[in-house]
Amino acid sequence: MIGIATKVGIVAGAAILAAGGSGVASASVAAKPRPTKTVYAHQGKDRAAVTKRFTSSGSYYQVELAVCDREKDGNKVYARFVMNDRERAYGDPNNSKKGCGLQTFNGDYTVEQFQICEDDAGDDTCSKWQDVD
Ligand SMILES: [Ca+2]
Ligand SMILES: [Ca+2]
Repeated sequence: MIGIATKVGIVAGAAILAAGGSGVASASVAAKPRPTKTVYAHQGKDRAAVTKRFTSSGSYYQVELAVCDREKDGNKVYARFVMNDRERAYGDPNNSKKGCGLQTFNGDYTVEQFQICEDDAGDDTCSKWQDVD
């Protein structure tokens, strides 16, 4: 079940990235690209990110959670996101292969803070909690 859900997340994320790229390229002739804001947390090269997207009028409409395993060290990574006061954890489904685990939420979501962790020997190594304002 988790596998299917994360697979869908990756496909959706790729579509969003493609759309964002074309939006930037056509900015001079089309509507202004929607502003985004991304906050990162790092554990070594492994990275988690929270991207907030806004409508052109400034309304907040989508949050994307990304978990990126960027080290071929055999250790799985996961990130904890405290969103709307509830903690959620997500991983990178294909581990260190290209692409990140992506989850998107449309609507009124607020990420308070997050951290990325590496499932290494002993206690997992985690980044500091990163605030998202
Ligand atoms: Ca790692
Ligand atoms: Ca990956």
